[in-house]
This record gives sequence, structure tokens and C-alpha cells, in this order.
Amino acid sequence: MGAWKTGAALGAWLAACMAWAGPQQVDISKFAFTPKEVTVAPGTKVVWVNHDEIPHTVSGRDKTFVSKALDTDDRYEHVFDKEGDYAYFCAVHPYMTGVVHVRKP
Ligand SMILES: [Cu+2]
Repeated sequence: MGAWKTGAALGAWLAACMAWAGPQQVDISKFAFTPKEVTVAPGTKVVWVNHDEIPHTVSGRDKTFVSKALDTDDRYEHVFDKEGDYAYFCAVHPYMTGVVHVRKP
């Protein structure tokens, strides 16, 4: 294999690594979603983790994603495939709100 081929393969590998953003985590702590707003590319998995001693839920306003009550350290995952703005709240504490923006990069 020529040196230029090795370089091209390495470049493609780096590009693939940079395009893969990995899951986006949202922490549930002190009765709030942090960060409250996230922007992700289509196909990204968003993971919510409850750090409170109180159960919370992640409930999409359009009901495309609804978690069960999350106990301490429970996680809820949802993959957002379609572009859009997904507002959600905690069904136990409706003043807890957040938004997932799904946008093509
Ligand atoms: Cu809550």
C-alpha cells in the first residue's frame, strides 16, 4: 500500500470519528434538567440520568417519548431520528421542563 493510500485511510477514519458525536447526557438534579436545552443531530441518543432522591419522569409533550418514573440513578434513553423541537417535562413536577432540538449539522 502506498503512503498516500495510508494517509487517505487515516483521514477517512478521523472524519468518521469526528462525525460520531456519541450520546448526549442530560442530568436530572435538584428538580431541574441540566442542560435544559440540548441540540443534537438526527439519530442521536439522548440519555437522562436522575441524580435526585425523588422520582422524576421525562415526558415528551407530543408523547413521542415518555419514561416511567425514574428512581435515583435510573436512566432513560431515547433516539431522536427526526428533525424538530421536542419539549418535555416531568409528570411529577410539571414546572421541570426541557427541550431537545434535533437539527442536521
Ligand atoms: Cu420531577
